Amino acid sequence: MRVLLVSVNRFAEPYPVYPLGLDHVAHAARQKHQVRIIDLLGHEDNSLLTQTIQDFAPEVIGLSLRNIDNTDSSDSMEFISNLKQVVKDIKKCSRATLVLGGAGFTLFPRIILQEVGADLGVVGEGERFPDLLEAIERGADLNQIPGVVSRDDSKTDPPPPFKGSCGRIIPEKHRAEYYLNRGGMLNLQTKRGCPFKCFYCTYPHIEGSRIRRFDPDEIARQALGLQGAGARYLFISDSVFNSDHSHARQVALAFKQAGLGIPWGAFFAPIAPPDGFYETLADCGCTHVEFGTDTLSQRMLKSYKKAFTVQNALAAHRDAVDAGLFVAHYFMLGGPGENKESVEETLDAVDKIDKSVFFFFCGIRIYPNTRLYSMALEEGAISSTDDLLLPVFYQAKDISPDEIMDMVKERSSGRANWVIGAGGQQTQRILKRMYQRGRTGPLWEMLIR
Ligand code: B12
Repeated sequence: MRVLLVSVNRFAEPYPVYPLGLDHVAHAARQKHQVRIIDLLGHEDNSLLTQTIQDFAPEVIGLSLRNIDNTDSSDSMEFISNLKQVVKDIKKCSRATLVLGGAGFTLFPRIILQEVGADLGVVGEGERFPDLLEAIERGADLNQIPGVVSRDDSKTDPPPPFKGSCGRIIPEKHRAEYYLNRGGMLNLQTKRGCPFKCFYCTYPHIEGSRIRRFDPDEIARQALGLQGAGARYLFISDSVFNSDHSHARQVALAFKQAGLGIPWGAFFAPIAPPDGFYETLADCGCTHVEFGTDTLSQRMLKSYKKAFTVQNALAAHRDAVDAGLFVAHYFMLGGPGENKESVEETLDAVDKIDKSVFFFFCGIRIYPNTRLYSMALEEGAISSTDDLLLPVFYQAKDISPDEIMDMVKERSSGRANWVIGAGGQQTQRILKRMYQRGRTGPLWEMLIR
């Protein structure tokens, strides 16, 4: 069959993120089908899409929905209207079967299918897409395929995790170019699944909670391939890179052994690392460590069900900084139990942390299939009929988001390494200019003091 895969994401903050997932789906589908991919990032209208449909006449069109919104309560944006318009424009020129997939889609499958009027969806990992294509070709019962949803069926849970390997994914040159000219970053995965139980988080629902590790040598070959394709920086897009320290270390060593020459970074949990962990990573080319710290109040860490203590977080920070790595901490204030004292406690601790950038977000987005969802329901903050597609942020009872942000702003007293949200329009303009001048990577290290 002729299959067109489309990345519908047009959001480029904090920087343009290469649509890696779609390459995985294409890799799986290419064994038996003719596949083309287009990426709408950087295109203001859908003319590339409609032109490609006219030339290629696809029988199935797969749309990848990564982002539903920007999850920033201080400057909220939604992206479902963009998807709606894409579907509308496709329907004007094609009768292809429309299939949705992607991390964003997986969070609200039925609601999104209904909202935008697509035919089918694949919840969770897209490596099952070929099973769906085969069933469409044979006219078989589509509802029998794990993870496939249609507008009128009620099953929405992701299927059991896919067990295959990640395959060798090298982006097509003309599609990679957009990203290479704007920061030079490409991405790869070293494992799937998140074993942590943070009470607000969607990752275990999207990827499963059991870790599935890819072979370090295979990943290193993949990394070399991306370097060969022109990447000047690699972001490891695992939910949490150090959820298995031993595997993370093996991956880093495999990069070094393979002769990878470009810097790389990842998300980390500030859990207690084994001795020498961050030194090894630095020695193998890692440059950026992004800690999902959330809070430095011990009581709030407990409330969020984080897997570390304040002491662990400070020790992980020290180890990473001593290893010569650039370190950022992401905070998510305003969850259940937050009050003036716990915010003070976090800010006191932040004040004592050196050589880092701090990103402060306030209010936690409520997603279905999380413990925060059940809590918000019990507290009457949401009702079971709210679809939550437009973001709803949990509000702490004892302190308002404005009060929290005022406290952060007052304490930061203009320090450039204390950033509210993702930094707003001004940060985006500066980043854009830097990328135009050929700078590479996430660049938040320039704010470190
Ligand atoms: C890594 C990551 C980042 C990194 C990306 C770095 C990089 N250079 O790659 C950074 C920090 C930059 C980032 C930023 C943002 N992110 Co982010 N990110 C992730 C994360 C952890 C992994 C994404 C990933 O690459 N996965 C690996 C690839 C291989 O998987 P995949 O793309 O999901 O594709 C698979 C399936 O989804 C499916 N699939 C994909 N497309 C299709 C299409 C079809 C047709 C089919 C059948 C299947 C299918 O098959 C693929 C293979 O199995 C996810 C959470 C998660 N665990 O998924 C959040 C996530 C995608 N991000 C999210 C958000 C909101 C954002 C931001 C908007 C803001 C923010 N607060 O961080 C920005 C937007 C960036 C942008 N410009 O688009 C949300 C999106 C949901 C929502 N509310 O909109 C997620 C789901 C986290 C969450 N809150 O639940 N992110």
